[in-house]
Amino acid sequence: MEKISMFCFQCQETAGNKGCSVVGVCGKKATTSNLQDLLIYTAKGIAILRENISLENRKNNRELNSEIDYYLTNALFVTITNANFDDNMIQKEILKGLKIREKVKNQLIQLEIEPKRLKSHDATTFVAETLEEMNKKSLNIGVLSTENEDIRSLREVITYGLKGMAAYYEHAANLGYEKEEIVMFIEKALASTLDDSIGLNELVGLTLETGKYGVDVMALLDSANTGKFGNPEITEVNIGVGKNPGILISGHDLNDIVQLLEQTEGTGVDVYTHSEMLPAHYYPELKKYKHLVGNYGNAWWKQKEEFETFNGPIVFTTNCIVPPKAGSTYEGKVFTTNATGFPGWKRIEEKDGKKDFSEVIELAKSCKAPTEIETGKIVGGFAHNQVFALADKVVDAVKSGAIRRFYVMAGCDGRMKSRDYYTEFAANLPKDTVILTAGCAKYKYNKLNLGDIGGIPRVLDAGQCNDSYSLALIALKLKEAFQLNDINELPIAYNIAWYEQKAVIVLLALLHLGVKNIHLGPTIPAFLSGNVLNVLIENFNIGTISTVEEDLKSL
Ligand code: SF4
Ligand code: SF3
Repeated sequence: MEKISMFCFQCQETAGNKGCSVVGVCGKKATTSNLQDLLIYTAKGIAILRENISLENRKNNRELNSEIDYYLTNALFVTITNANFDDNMIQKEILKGLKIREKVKNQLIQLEIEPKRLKSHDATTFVAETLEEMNKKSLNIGVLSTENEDIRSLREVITYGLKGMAAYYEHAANLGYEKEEIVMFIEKALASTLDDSIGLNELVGLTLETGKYGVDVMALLDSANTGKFGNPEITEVNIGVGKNPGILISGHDLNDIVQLLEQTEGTGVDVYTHSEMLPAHYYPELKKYKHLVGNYGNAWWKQKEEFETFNGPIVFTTNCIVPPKAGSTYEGKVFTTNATGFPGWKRIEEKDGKKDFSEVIELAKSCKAPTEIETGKIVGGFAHNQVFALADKVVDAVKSGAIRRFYVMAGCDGRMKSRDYYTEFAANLPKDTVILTAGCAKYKYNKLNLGDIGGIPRVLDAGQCNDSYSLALIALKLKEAFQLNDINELPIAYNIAWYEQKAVIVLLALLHLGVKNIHLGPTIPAFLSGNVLNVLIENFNIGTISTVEEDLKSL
């Protein structure tokens, strides 16, 4: 048997659909994986202490409160698949966590509060200053340290859901939208995953509650994005290139792209979106910039080829990073910010609430314009407000039978060949059906030219993965329009592709909203034990995919 030097099974591409135990399929090294485990453990230790501090006491100490909120959400975000590969950065985060932990302890002393749940827990006391100590420490605290398979499974489902929640929370907070109740839930749930007195039933309850806060965090991010940039509107996005040098911006953070657009205006440098940044084009306050010229390339996993031909610098605001091939031409041109990191790549840090992109802009000026890899346009911007504006048209189309069924195909894309299923499935759907999408899953079919039904495109893209929230609102609106009692009576089928942990929070949120019969693919998560999967099947009739022909019939 191979020696286990790490253990991670949090994403869909995990080795053998069991677990990465030597090196990550994503390229994550064992040291990085182990440090990430320790970072999560540190965050859980802080949560055990901080869950005792009331909302009122938090409000009385705003500065410290935001520092800790930011720390906790960012620590979780750092460990999301394909966000951060930089051991140095992760080590620093752990050390920072140990200091934050002391601050929380002092706060508890000052307020004369005794931690209620776990009076003393190793996560609240351990110290590891050097890399060696950290490596040693991380050996006993990872996923496999929970022996019972079902408890382990639920603890991990919750932890992954919280990672997704934390990522969305951070984006909202970056735009000035916060909701302390969400962070308080994150702490309660994190602390619960180290609490051995919490059994299976309680953990199932907590998993479903995570979904409730998943809805809340997506609603918060939706208010942040629409509050700052207006409601997404139907927009045609150019997928070709212009003549100026360009900067390619990837990830999900709209607060970064707006600052980049402001700073590049009038410099002769164009801005292109990549992967999950595509929906930036749909927002009035972002699309108004003439030098936001298009979207370059496809979903995250094609970046090794597409970055080579982009020619200009690339900025990662969040996941998904793919480690570059040795000798790639773009290596000296990539910048990371927020929770992302890669050894040797340059960082852009925030100072006084602002980011300075001048180094990226100067570099862009010395680069050639992007090489054209495709031409044409794609259309998107069908978030809730825009779809509500078309509601009458949509309802009429359903009543007249012009639209027979909707397929929610939101989620993530990935590199596995088995995902060709989604392209084929979309291409073979009957012409009187409409796909509702969000997230990078859309790249599997958004360039197929599937046509329209009386002016309504057959692929309606609501935006990023978090905009799955829009799809849920649309479903609720349709339920109201058709005066149904149950969201599951609608002519909507759910065929969702997952990859990383944001998809976990989206899934839990849909379950919380009462959506049943979700088909989750291309594989069932390795972190669901047989019994936990059965609970999901019994209560929500969750299934997976089979062949395109069979699923076209059954869905
Ligand atoms: Fe493996 Fe996915 Fe974990 Fe990477 S994130 S180590 S691919 S399970
Ligand atoms: Fe994609 Fe990484 Fe999940 Fe936001 S960019 S959906 S995989």
